[in-house]
Amino acid sequence: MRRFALTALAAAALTLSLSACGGSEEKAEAAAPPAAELTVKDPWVKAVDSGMTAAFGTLVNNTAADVTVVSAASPASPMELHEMAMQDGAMVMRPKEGGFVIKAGGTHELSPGGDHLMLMQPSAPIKPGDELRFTLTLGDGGTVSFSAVAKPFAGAGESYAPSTMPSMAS
Ligand SMILES: [Cu+2]
Repeated sequence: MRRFALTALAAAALTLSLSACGGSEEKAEAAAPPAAELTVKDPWVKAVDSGMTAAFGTLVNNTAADVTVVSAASPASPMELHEMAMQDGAMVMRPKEGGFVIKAGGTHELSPGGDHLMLMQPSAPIKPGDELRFTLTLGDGGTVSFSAVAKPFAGAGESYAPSTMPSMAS
């Protein structure tokens, strides 16, 4: 009888340690998802007949550490990471030193009048409805690929005046 009780206790202890182990595994998975370190929400591209244009969206950091986007690439055009800055009393866009840093568990907006992915010289007209492929390279050497659909957009022209930002509903 006494031996049985001890065995039952040992079995209970084993069950406890097993479930504790399972719990920590789940936690480790949540902290470091295998593929989606960074995701891009609602990506889109400003349609243009010729000349430079830009891609926008929300960069979402799914990890517990800061993530840096160091470069962007697309078959459609050579690309740069751009920011808006005040220079000689006017807002201008320029390459973003050090890339885009997305805080741990945070988001980073790419929007007209703000940071954006610049298509420096599209090789062909980008028409509304066209789907473009992009690849972002991260600070740790990883890459994130996504596609974005082009749509007509009156703002985000060469002046990049934030006040011309129209409604996104279309
Ligand atoms: Cu730009």
